[in-house]
Amino acid sequence: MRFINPYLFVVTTLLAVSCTSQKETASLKDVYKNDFYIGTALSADQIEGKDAKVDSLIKKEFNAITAENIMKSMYTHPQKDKYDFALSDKFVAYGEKNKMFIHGHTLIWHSQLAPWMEKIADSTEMKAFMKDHITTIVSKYKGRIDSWDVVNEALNEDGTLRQSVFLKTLGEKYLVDAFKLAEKADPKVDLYYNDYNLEDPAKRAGAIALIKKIKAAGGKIDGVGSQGHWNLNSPSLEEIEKSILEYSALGIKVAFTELDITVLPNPWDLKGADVNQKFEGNAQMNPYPEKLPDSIQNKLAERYASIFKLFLKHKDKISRVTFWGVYDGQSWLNDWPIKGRTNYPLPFDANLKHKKAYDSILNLKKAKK
Ligand code: 9MR
Repeated sequence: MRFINPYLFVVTTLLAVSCTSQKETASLKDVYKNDFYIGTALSADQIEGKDAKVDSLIKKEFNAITAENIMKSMYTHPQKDKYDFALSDKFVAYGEKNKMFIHGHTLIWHSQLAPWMEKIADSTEMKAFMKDHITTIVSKYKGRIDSWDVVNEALNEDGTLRQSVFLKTLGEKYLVDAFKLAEKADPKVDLYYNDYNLEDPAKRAGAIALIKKIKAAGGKIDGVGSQGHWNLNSPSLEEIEKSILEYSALGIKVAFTELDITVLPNPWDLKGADVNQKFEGNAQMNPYPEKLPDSIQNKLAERYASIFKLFLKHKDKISRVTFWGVYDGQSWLNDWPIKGRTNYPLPFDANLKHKKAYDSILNLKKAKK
């Protein structure tokens, strides 16, 4: 029989127990609590707390929430004279109950409009729509929602204004009007312009010009929301850093509002998040249907670590970092730009287990202690 030193046995057992419990009690929101909010996007089921395991993960890890879909106009304002706040009421109540920062997404966006809105063809009708829509929704949650995406995705990739139904009917004045209406309905709430690919130089220049114009015309704009639908290599850390500096030099907050990192191939060199761009798939385009290889898992962890290191460097300029979804299985990136793939863009996997990416984000803070 081998001799077991009883002292060593007790010490190693205690150490093992304390390491496990430390890992289990640490959370993103706690370690980053003095830096910026750590948010997530909730599906309708998550707002209703339908899955107890997901629910406790959300409460443990995040202190800010965005509704992934249910506050878009087609859901909140399905008919001209009918609003539906059933789910958005539950969303706001969820955030309040859990003392979370509550972000409203989104008021004016060309996508996911109700069919009746798409038919609006003249400026009088569009003006009336914007006034009623923004005033009704922002006033309803006055003092309860902390920030709003007032306008979402108004820019083309070259920095010019998108030919949306709003631009076509009202001209570019719709932008400042939207911010003014939101401010009137809740003067204290933070108002954001939100878009993807905001680190690309041309689009960034367009966004900066847009924000300056809104300010010059007397609109209140408190922040820019960079969605952060990124991949393993792009955008570069240099472009992300330049963007943080240039946006914050306008005197506004910078938030990363929909962060996720795709690990899947993209032969079309597609960037961003234009939901209308969709393609047919094949097996080559879905290389990891069962499991993410360690080499890519490590790359993802390194990419997240370098991004969060940069965020920490500029924490005085950053208000919030929100992941677009709670865990991989829920991500929109399983269906965009090709339907039915298996992607791994978030810190939690399809079984809700934390990935290396999660540890790498958490460890950046632990190392500093
Ligand atoms: O994640 C959302 C997905 O479930 C919806 O089908 C899609 C439809 O518009 O919108 C996704 O969220 C988008 C967000 O609202 C705005 N920026 C791009 C996001 C990803 O497409």
